[in-house]
Amino acid sequence: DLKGYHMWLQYQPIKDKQYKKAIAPFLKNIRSVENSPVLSNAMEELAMGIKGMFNIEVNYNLSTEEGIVIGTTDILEKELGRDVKSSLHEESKEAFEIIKDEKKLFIIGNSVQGALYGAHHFLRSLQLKKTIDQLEIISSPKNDFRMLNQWDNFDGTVERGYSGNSIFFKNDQIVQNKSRIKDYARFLSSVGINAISINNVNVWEKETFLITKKHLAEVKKIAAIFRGYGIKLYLSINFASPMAIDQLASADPLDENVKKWWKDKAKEIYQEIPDFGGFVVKADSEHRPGPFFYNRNHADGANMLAEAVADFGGKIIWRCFVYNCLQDWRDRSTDRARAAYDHFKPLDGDFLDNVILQIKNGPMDFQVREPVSPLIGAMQSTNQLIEFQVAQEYTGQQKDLCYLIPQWKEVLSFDTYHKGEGSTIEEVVAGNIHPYKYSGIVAVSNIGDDENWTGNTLAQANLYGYGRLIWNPSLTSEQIAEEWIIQTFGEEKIVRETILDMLLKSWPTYEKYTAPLGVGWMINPGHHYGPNIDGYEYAAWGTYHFADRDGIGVDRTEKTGTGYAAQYQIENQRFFEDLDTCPENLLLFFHHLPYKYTLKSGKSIIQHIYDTHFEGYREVEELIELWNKVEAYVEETTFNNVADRLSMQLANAKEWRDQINTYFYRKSGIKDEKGRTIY
Ligand code: GCW
Repeated sequence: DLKGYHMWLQYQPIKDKQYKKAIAPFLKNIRSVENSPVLSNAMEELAMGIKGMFNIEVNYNLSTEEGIVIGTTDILEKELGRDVKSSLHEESKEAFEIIKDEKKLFIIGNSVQGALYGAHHFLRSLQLKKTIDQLEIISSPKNDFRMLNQWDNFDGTVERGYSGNSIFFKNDQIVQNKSRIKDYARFLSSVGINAISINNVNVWEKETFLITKKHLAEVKKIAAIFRGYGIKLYLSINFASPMAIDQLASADPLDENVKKWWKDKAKEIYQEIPDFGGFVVKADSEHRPGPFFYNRNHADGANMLAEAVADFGGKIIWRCFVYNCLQDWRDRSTDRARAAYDHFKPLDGDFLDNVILQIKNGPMDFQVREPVSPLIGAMQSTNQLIEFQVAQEYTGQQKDLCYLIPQWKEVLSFDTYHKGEGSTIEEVVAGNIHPYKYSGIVAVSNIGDDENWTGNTLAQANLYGYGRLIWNPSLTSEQIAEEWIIQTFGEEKIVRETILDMLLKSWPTYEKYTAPLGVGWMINPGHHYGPNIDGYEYAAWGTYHFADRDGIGVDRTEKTGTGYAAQYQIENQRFFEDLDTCPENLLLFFHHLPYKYTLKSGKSIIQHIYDTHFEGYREVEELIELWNKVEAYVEETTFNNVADRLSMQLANAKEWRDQINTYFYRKSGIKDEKGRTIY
């Protein structure tokens, strides 16, 4: 039994006798009213959970009176003559309902997937010890697309992976033993994920061949595993595949031979996998090939692929992470933050309706703090997905603790004003502001083949929370964290309270000892862990902070800067441009200011930098003190896993504190008011 392996599906024995007594009668028999692989998996999960929590071996006895009945609205109605449809038929295809009568519990889905989500909801409720009366519910996902991207390479490495190697690929092969893939599918379906791409968006030479005969038979097996859990399989593709695979002379999206090549390719894939999701495409980005090479635009590129998969119901998920990564610091007018909007906004309306643009949550790249990308919601007639990063590339790499749900909630609650007040990102990506045919949320996964899946066991909370949040964005960060803690560690009060406290403090703490006031990027170039204040300042990636002896920050105003702020609706433009209203945690993202500039706290920027860096370090010491409080209640391997990582975090925070403080003291020549040690 690997430690931490079961994530939040621990199904630990429930000790409360009264609770057991009240629920047990319903748990002895399970019956499904129809056959389907998804429902079989739901039954298997129910049996596993009930056995773990109640030590009851369920019967699959069809004649019995008491028990759980699971199935879809249509069939249940026919079989049982029950009007179960009335409450669900308005809801999404994936919605579910749980109804109880005296002796039976009905878990009903608008589809088999819905029923599976219902089964998971039911098991979660039992782990959380909800009473029988609290079990009744109707639940419908807010977002239709609830996706994960793996950045897994064929050799088994994972780009920006902090949890070991790939569970999909090893030594340039698809893994033979797929048991971890099945468990991963279980975890994902338990929080409502319904789509996945399994290979890195950077599609290198060998991965290019995933869509060929050489590998499709194995890909098909993976698709079947995920299908059984309601998850659609996508692959990332190399835009230059026709050249790489079949030596075509070009990959020009308007070339007839190229179009035909992709049509044939789509046919071949769909013959193997009839419900294949489609392609994820990173084109003209960080040296990957794309339509620009042929003087075509991104609508030309995406539409060519979209036509190829359209007859099969396929989609093209086209990434907007397109920017010039070879910039010159002397050129103050080029601003990487502007890039996605500048490239894509003019193409609104040009994309076919099975293309969906995938846009990172911020305009740069998953920093600890960024404003919301102005492109999201700015295209009325083009399907959009927002992209989050569950992997902690810039937020501590699963060594440092950083619970990200509060960050995502902040993004979702941002008002774009695209259709007046209330046009929040949450509503935009749910498809409620513009009439998108497809929309929703996607994120880079944080798992690998470490026995606890996520390197740091506490990082499991981010994967869990991602799924829960995008199903129901009205859940609070606290609710999600509490659910996760109880399912993972049990319900002991001190454990609940302590870990909750740690999770909720972790993002602000990480922000304090790293990049101040929204400036970002003071990280080591390349691997992105630890401080290197000028690392990116002297690289061409276009992520400057422009610190000199007088001040710091990037002027992105319309009036005197790069004009980035004008990519927002006027309400937000004004808000960011005006020093009085610009949120201070983004101050240096939008403005270049002197070190002596006074913040609302009354502190100068330089004093704020010193103070937050001393505080950040101190708060990591507190995280360690908190974790030590739960030692007696947490299984040893897990306790040590987190304790080890917290000590790495402390060393990291110290390094950040001292390097940042020294750097800015030297630049500015202004002393710390409190006279603390600055090296
Ligand atoms: O965040 C950056 C990463 C790259 C990544 C790229 C992207 C997959 O540093 O490793 O490449 O973004 O999102 O495409």
